[in-house]
Amino acid sequence: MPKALITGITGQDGSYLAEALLQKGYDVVGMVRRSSTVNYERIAHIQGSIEFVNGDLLDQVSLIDAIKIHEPDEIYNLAAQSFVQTSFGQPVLTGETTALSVTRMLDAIRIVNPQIRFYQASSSEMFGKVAEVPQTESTPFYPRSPYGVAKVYGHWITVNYRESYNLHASSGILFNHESPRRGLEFVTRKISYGAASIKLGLEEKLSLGNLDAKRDWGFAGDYVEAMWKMLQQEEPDDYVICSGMTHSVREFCDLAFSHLELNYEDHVVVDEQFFRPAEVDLLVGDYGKAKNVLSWEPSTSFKDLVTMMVEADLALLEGRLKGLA
Ligand code: NAP
Ligand code: F7E
Repeated sequence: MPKALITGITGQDGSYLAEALLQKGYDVVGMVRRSSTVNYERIAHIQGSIEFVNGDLLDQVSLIDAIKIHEPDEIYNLAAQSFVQTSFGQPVLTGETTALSVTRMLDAIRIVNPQIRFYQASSSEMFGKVAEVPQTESTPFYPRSPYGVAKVYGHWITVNYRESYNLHASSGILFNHESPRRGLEFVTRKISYGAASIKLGLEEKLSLGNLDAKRDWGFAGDYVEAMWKMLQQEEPDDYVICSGMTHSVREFCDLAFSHLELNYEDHVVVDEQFFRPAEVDLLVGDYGKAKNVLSWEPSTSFKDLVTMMVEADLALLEGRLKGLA
């Protein structure tokens, strides 16, 4: 059985990837960092099938030990400080975690077993102030946040170790992908959760920032399949993974509230605190290379994604209310 080590297994993508790899017959090892409370909510349903190893991206020895002890065939590096807004307030932590830690992991692989196949979670935030539309693997980077800058470093060090040490290291340039397991601070989940709360009379208003920002949103469950496919190729490479469609935050609000027979204009208020010092106005990718080489295509439409998230949050909140009754 192949064995995969996933960093960031407690996060959104880690949970979907672990599910997918277990279904493919993998032994899955999840790296978790110490915290004062256990935060396995997203993987509670598969917890018994996963082996856990303690480690932190900030600690080189813990990465080396995790690889030595568990001897994975593949490593998926999904852990990061992943929230753009936080990266403005904590730029150095973001740089340590999201940028330099990629080198720590690559060095751990190089030292312990350079045959291990490596996946790096790169991001469409690297395109930032976009140089062309749509964005492809050859579009120049122009990041607009400390997070985006850190991801550019992570991306290039992956390319560099591939070229310098012949590692099977691939980088997935993933555009925004969402799900009912998305963190509550990201705009899609904030909207689906907020709209469901308003529908149930728990809240009246939802405060948001820039409603005109446009993103290429897809479903996380579709995107983790592309990560796996990259590591099954004979040659490592970089791939854009996206839906190829773009929608504004306003459109997301409109669909989410309409699904609950509400008008977003009656509830959404714009609050300056959610604006960013520098914004990424428009992202839309071209997944042509992934389609040709990996035979990968997204299978969830924007409308289906919004509906899935709103329905899930409605059910979640209704369940909580029943529990209280
Ligand atoms: P997420 O839900 O925020 O999960 C982040 C994960 O990283 C969590 O498991 C977190 O652990 C872990 N982590 C953070 N700091 C760590 C550290 N110092 N040591 C070890 N683990 C640490 O992120 P996601 O949405 O699943 O995204 C997965 C990856 O893809 C990230 O690298 C993100 O930057 C990248 N990405 C995401 C998107 C997207 O739209 N979702 C798009 C492009 C790229 P705790 O649970 O302990 O906090
Ligand atoms: O913001 C606008 C905000 O925080 C999307 C991460 O997974 O995807 C994600 O980064 C847009 C931005 O995601 C609010 O200004 C308006 O233009 O959901 P987000 P993000 O910054 O695109 C990329 C690909 C990653 O790699 C990252 O890890 O929505 N927006 N009002 C808001 N955003 C938030 N969070 N909250 C608001 O109230």
